[in-house]
Amino acid sequence: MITVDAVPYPYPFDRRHTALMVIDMQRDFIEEGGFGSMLGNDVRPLARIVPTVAQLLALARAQRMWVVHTRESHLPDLSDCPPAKRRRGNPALAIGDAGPMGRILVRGAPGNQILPLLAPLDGELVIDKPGKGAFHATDLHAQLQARGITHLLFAGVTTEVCVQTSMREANDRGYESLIVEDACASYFPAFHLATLAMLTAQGGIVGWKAPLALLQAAFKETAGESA
Ligand code: TIU
Repeated sequence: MITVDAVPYPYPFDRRHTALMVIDMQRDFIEEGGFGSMLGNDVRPLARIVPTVAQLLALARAQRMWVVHTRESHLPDLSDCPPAKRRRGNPALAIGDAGPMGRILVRGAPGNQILPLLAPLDGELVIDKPGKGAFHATDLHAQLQARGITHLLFAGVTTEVCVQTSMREANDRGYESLIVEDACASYFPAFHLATLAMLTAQGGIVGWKAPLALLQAAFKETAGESA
């Protein structure tokens, strides 16, 4: 067992039953000139976490934890996109329209790809999800169950939208989740902080939080004990 010195109290997990969930690290949300920046968002807080997510991925791979990547995406015919989602915000450019990096949030479009630095490796799961949550209208729960996964580590963007929704969905399905706080980001730094606080308040009502350094330290300590 590995124990992280997390908030609100220590988080124990067995790496064989733990998956790293990397949520929506796709070009359109993070790169300058993508859909996110075109909407007027400051993408710099998102771009800033890329090296941390890369380190977290390296740790998970070195520790042989299963890695799951998600993309927020829709079928080319948009049959999996509720009209309400497409209308929301009354946008000049909607989901499915031609954006700066191809059709917006459509599978296969250049902007829908995961950043090359964080690209999935063979054997890792990639979930294309039409919702904000990773469990909605996907086979994620069945895939995790088939692997005996009970614990989830969350990273990605944005903290208060797709990461939080996915962590709440996981909580209701019985998973024990920890959000890696410096491997997540929001276009709104205040929302990032508020989300971390609300997920872990009330004795960890949704789960735990810890920075990457404390996760790395937990693995080092365990390695030291068994040496
Ligand atoms: N991945 C994700 O969070 N999708 C969003 O649309 N997030 C926003 O913050 N807009």
